[in-house]
Amino acid sequence: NTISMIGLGYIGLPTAAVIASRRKTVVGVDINQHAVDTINRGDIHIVEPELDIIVHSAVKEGYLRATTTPEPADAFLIAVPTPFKAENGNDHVPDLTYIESASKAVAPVLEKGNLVILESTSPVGATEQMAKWLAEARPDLTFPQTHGEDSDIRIAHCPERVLPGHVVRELVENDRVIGGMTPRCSEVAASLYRIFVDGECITTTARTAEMAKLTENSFRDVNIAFANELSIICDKIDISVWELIRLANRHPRVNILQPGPGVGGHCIAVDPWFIVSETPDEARLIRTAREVNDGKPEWVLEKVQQAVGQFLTANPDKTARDVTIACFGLAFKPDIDDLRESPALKIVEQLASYHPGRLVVVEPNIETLPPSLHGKGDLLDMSAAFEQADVLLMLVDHKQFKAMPVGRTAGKRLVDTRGIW
Ligand code: SAJ
Repeated sequence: NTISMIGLGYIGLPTAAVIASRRKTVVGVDINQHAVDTINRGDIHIVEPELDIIVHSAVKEGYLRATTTPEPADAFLIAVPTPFKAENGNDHVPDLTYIESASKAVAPVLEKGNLVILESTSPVGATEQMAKWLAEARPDLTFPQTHGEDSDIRIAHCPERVLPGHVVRELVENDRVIGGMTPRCSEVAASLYRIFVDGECITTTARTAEMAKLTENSFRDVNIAFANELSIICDKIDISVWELIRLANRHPRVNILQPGPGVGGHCIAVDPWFIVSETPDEARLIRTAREVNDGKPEWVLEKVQQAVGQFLTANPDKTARDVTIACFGLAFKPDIDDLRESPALKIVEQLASYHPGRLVVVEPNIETLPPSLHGKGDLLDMSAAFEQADVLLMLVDHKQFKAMPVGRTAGKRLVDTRGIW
């Protein structure tokens, strides 16, 4: 049996490799020729612990190969991006373009008996829409929306829910929600996941599976927003939010998350909008949580301005040009090198655009500053940055920073968005 994985990114490639490691033939498809060539050499084009080893052996043993055009297979798994776009005055409308092109690419090679699974996080109704695109392209085949259990093609939604940095383990251990367009579609899809999933495979409808995924990430977003709002309240009334959360979490039914400089990544800051966009009048809390989290970088920048002001008051012979700011961390969360949609990066870019003095950056997970910061700051090691800076801005709780002995802070101003100092 051959399984085809459409989209070889952060989800598709690990999933393809894990299935291939169970000695199933997997053909990965991606429009990115560089990704395809890299994988066919047995290498990887993304950073994820343990992934290099399993891709390398899957390719070497002949169970995994990549190509740019789909080929016939028994099952197709689609893991392509679902960003949002601005449309008719609404800034956060789900953009299904990638699912549409993936459907159109797969349709010509579909055969009677095939299974098509959408793994991309999607707004409710996207699986039905994908089924429509497939049906339009292949009038010679029958689909669940018109032929129910008797259809030629089975279709299901099975959202990925792995945590970046732990993908290889979570792919196998996590339970999976499997939403078929019919009960039989669910069953066939579940039997595919049972090849490599040790967690439970729980079946439901496609729409419920879509909403389950959006709900999981919205739950986390709302909870992070609660922590972020608390941090702003506590700052105003001069209470340590870190101590406060530690104390409140001693209650057996309270479990508050950690505040930070905002919410990054491509999932938690995106998916809640899919609910808001569908039910704007009802999703009030979910929308507000997004706004609270998206507003946090701006608040951090105000805190940095205050710190610079305080430093200048204490050093009246200096001007803002003389103030060195050190920023600790650029990644979107601890212990990864992923800078995409990172609130830390956004904050440093903003600072670089108006701070007249020197800016230094510490990011142990990268070798060079990203292009947006070229020529605007220096990448230094922790102790040099600590020594040279007047204002210290902690943005990401990387393990190196947590282990860093706090040097002489006398005369320095600290803005700590992670509660390390
Ligand atoms: N964050 C905080 N405080 C916290 C926890 C997180 O500020 O207490 C911030 C992080 O710094 C980061 C952002 O939130 O900027 C998101 O990080 P994350 O670790 O919560 O989540 P992701 O985006 O890496 O992965 C999430 C996961 N979803 C849930 O935990 C519900 C993952 O399981 C999903 O598969 C993934 O989204 C996805 O692809 O949808």
